[in-house]
Amino acid sequence: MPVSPPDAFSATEPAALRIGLADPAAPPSPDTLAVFDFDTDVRADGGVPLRLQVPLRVPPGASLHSERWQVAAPVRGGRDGAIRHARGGGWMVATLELDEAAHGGIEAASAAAYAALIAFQSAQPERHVLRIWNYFADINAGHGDAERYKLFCAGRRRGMGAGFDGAYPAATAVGHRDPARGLVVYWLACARPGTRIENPRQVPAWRYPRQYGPTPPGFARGVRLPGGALAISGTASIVGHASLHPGDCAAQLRESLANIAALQAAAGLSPGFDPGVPLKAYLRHAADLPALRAGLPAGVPAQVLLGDICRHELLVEIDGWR
Ligand code: 3EB
Repeated sequence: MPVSPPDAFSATEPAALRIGLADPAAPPSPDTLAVFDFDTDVRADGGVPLRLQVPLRVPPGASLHSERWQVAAPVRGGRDGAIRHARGGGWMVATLELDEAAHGGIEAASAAAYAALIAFQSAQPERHVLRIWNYFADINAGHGDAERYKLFCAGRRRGMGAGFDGAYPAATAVGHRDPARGLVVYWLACARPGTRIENPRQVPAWRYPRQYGPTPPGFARGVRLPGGALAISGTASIVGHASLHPGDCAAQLRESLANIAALQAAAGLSPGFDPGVPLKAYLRHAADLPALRAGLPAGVPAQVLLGDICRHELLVEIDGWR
C-alpha cells in the first residue's frame, strides 16, 4: 500500500512514495530510491541510488527484511562531502555517518552532523526535512546530565541552530551496539513542507522538564507528509513526560501503541496501520521478543531490531508510518 496515494498529486506535487519490507535477496526494482539493510557486515553499494547499512542487529529468531523506499519518478544518487543521497519525484533521502572521536565526542559529533545536514538540505530544492533517524553507540552511558543521549540532544540543538524553519521534524534516536560504527543519521526531505503533529497524551518532547536533561529533545511526535501520510516518530511508554511500566515490556508496548493511536487521532486519522507499510520495533532485550510478537498489531509488517532506548527504564520503542 502506498505511503502517499498515487492519484493525489498534480504534476508539481511530490510523486507517490512507497515504503516496504522485502526479502534481502530479492533484487531492488528500478524505481527504488533507497535500500536499508539491517544486521549485516556486508557493505553493498551497487544497484540503487542509496544503500545504507543500518548498524542494528535482529534478535535471534526474528526475521530479517530489507527496507525499500520506492518513488514513482526517475531516481538518481549523489554525494556531497560525507553526505550520500538519492532524490526523485520531489523527495530526497540522505545519510551521514560521523566518527565520534574524530569530532571530539558525541555532543560535538551531533552538532557537526546537524550543522552539515542543515547546510546541505537548505541548499536543495527538497529543502524541507520531515523525518530523521539517529543511531549511535552507548546511548545510556554516562550519569545524570552527562548521559550520552543528553549530550546528543545538546549537540543536535546546537547544530540545528535556526534550521528546520524553527519546526522540528519527526525523529527516532536509538542506541546501536556496534563499536565499529559512528553516529549514523539519515533523513527524508521533500520539496514541499510537512505539518507537525503533537500527541495530546504526551508532553511535547521539546517541552520536557529539566529532570530529563538540560536540552529538551528536538523532535515532533509526528509529521504529516505532503500527500497525507503520517510519519510516526519513535514512540515509547511515556505518558505526560513520565516513563510507565518499568520492567514490563508487554505493558510498555501497549502504552506505546496507545500513544500512536492518540497521535493518529490528533492527525485526523483512524487508529490502526496499513497492511503493506512497515513498522520498526526496537527492543532492548532479545528475551522480550515473545512479548513483542504477541503485542504487535497482526497483519502489519515489522522489522524487529535490537537497540537501546533513550531512557534506561524503557524496553521498547516503535516507529513507522500511516
Ligand atoms: C521519547 O518519547 C522517547 O531524541 O530524537 C523518541 C523519538 C525518543 C525520538 C529523539 C527520542 C527521540 O522521549 C525517546
